[in-house]
Amino acid sequence: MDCIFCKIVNGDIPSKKVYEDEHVLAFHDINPVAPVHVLMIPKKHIQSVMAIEPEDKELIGHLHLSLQKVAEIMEVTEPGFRVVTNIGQHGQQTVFHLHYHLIGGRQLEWKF
Ligand code: IU
Repeated sequence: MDCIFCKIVNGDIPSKKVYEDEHVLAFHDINPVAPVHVLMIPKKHIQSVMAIEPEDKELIGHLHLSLQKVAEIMEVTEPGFRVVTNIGQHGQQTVFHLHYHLIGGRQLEWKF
């Protein structure tokens, strides 16, 4: 499959890993928008939130629990951080493999 994040999962493309287990991988974004910018992905190829199936319920729960671990590893639990997932064209999704941006390390704003 021609998916850049699947290639990262398979080790065909290198990444700076933050956390990994059997089902999920977290790695530093190559174009960080803040001092902490980590991408959290399921190893299973799922296109976006809209492609999550009922059978993925456990995996998605696990992904969120793993986000907590990554926040602790990156030391952003206090004073906080942001988790974002973009979906489709208007969401400006550019990589069509489900990923959550974990962004922090500075005061964030909320402007559109
Ligand atoms: P988006 O939500 O689909 O727009 O986010 C994709 C992110 O993946 C974006 O922040 C890129 O900088 C990041 N990224 C990456 O970390 N490594 C890559 O090889 C590619 C994109 I392509």
